[in-house]
Order: sequence, then structure tokens, then C-alpha cells
Amino acid sequence: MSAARRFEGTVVEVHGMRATVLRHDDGTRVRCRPLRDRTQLAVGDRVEVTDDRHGLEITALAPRERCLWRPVERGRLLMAAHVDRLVVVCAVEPPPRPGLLDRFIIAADAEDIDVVLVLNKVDLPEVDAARELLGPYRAMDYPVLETSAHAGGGVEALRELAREGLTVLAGHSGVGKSSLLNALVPGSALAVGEVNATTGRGRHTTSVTTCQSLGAAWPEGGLLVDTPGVRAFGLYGFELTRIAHGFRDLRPHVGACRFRDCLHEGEPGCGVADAVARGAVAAERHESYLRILGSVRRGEG
Ligand SMILES: Nc1nc2c(ncn2[C@@H]2O[C@H](COP(=O)(O)OP(=O)(O)O)[C@@H](O)[C@H]2O)c(=O)[nH]1
Ligand SMILES: [Mg+2]
Ligand SMILES: [Zn+2]
Repeated sequence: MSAARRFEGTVVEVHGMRATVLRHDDGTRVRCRPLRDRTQLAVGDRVEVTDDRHGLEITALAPRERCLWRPVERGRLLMAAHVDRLVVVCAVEPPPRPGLLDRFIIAADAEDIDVVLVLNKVDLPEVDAARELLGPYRAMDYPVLETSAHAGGGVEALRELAREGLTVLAGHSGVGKSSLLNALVPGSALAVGEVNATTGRGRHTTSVTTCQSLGAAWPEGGLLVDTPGVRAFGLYGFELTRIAHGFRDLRPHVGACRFRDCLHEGEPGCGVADAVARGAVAAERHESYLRILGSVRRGEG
């Protein structure tokens, strides 16, 4: 009887309890049985797989870090682990929604995940208005990459940026995430939300989170994750005092607050309120913060 063989890999697809694992030794993708304790896996999970006479089985899970969560009814579910960067995709149309951007950024900030903003559809005429909406984020030193999945502009820069590690694409539906993925990974045949000519209905976009390999085999080629149907990241149970940390422009003023657990919503001696009063921070930024604080407090995630 031959001894069981083991190899390491990264989860690139989850189907219920089963997972597809990208082998680190030969770069192939293999279907595996779940962990015995039936821990729910997520893309990006680092696992050990044992190959015995019963087939491939995931036998160990590395400690998770740099996680992103998807919101579910009064809770959150792990969506991806070991995320190296979050690419928040916005578009000229539908225009950027700062509240949504801020939520994505807070989730990434809390896990030390780098954030890059992409403004897609710059081939459309209303591009200047969209650029203006992203002005505050440029001022906070978030890189903003302009792309057109249709005309091809900026796609190579995005490919370069995602060349290593695990990159998650997120953004409002309709901004062009799947289109960008298709431009980056030709033939990946991901569903683009166009209306189906024969049925007249939007094409069904799967909610299975999958990773596409970019170019060369692991570990050279980056992995790219689309997040179909994810409208926001789960902030359920998020520590309220940490929310302001995700606002790069509010963060420097938090230290001036009289109370260490100040939530910057009218407490006396609040450094953030003072910064807004002095015009050092835009009132809309503080308002966005207060809206998110309110929704997390209400348990809306
Ligand atoms: N004009 C223009 N339209 C785009 C561009 N990228 C995507 N679209 C269109 O925007 C719609 C939504 O694209 P999709 O990739 O499904 O967006 P997703 O929901 O973020 O995955 C589709 O009709 C695309 O053809 C672009 O760069 N320019
Ligand atoms: Mg899509
Ligand atoms: Zn304060």
C-alpha cells in the first residue's frame, strides 16, 4: 500500500462543501473533498490536500488573514481570505457612490488590504463628473486607475497591478467588473450582465465566487476574484470605534478627541467635529461616516 501524498494549494472555487484547489506544485486545478469538520471554505484559503486511495481530501487549513466578508441576514460570511488587494470598480455610468466606496474601503482597511480604485467606462461622455466624485479619494492618496473594458484603455495597467497575489474586484453591479475580467482573462467567458436577446431578460449571473488565473502559472500569475451579486462587504459586528480608521481623512483628527471611545457624533471635545468646523475635513465625509456608523450600529452590516 502506497503512502498518502500531500500537497499545498489555494482554494479557487467553492461548490457547497467541495472546493477546487490550485496546486502549488504543478499549477493544476483539482476538485477536493471538504475538511472532515466541514469548515466552510472560501476562495484564497490556503490548504493542505491529501491524496490517498479515496481521492483528494482537504486535510488542513492555514490560519486566515486579510479576509473579506459578504453580508448575509444579520451576519456575514467569509468571501475571500489572504486578499492582497481590493480593486473597487466604479464607472462613469452608473456614477460612483461615495457611501458604497467608503464601506468597501473600511472593510479593506480593517484587514490591511491595499485599495485601488478603478474608474471604468471612461469612453463615455460624462467622464468629468465621475472624476470629480473621485476627487476626495485621489486627495487621500488612493490610486485611481481609469479603464475602458470596451476600448481597452487601462486594461494593461490593471493587469500589471494584479500580476501577483490575490486581487478581489468589487463594485456596484453594472460598473463592468465582469467585462474587465473578460478583457484581462480572454476566454474566461464570465457572464456580462447584458440583456439576453432571445429571452429579453438579464443573463443569470452566478453567485459562486471564482478565481481566474492571470497569465503564468502559480506563483507568478496573479489570481483575480469577481464578486457577482456582492453589493457591499459585511461590516456586521464591526467595532464601532474602528470605523473612523477607514476614513483616511478623518483618522488624523481622532487623536484629538477628548474621549478615547469617541464616535464623533456630537460628543464634547471631538477632534473630528472640530476639524469639520475648521474646514479641514469636508462635511460630506463626516456625514458619510455617520451614515455608516448608524447602519453598523443598527446591525444592518
Ligand atoms: N461604455 C462602456 N460600457 C461598458 C464598459 N465595461 C462594461 N460595460 C457595459 O456595462 C454593462 C455591465 O457590465 P458588467 O461587466 O456585466 O458589469 P458588472 O455587473 O460589474 O459585472 C454591460 O452592458 C457592459 O457591456 C466600458 O468600458 N465602457
Ligand atoms: Mg458581473
Ligand atoms: Zn471624536
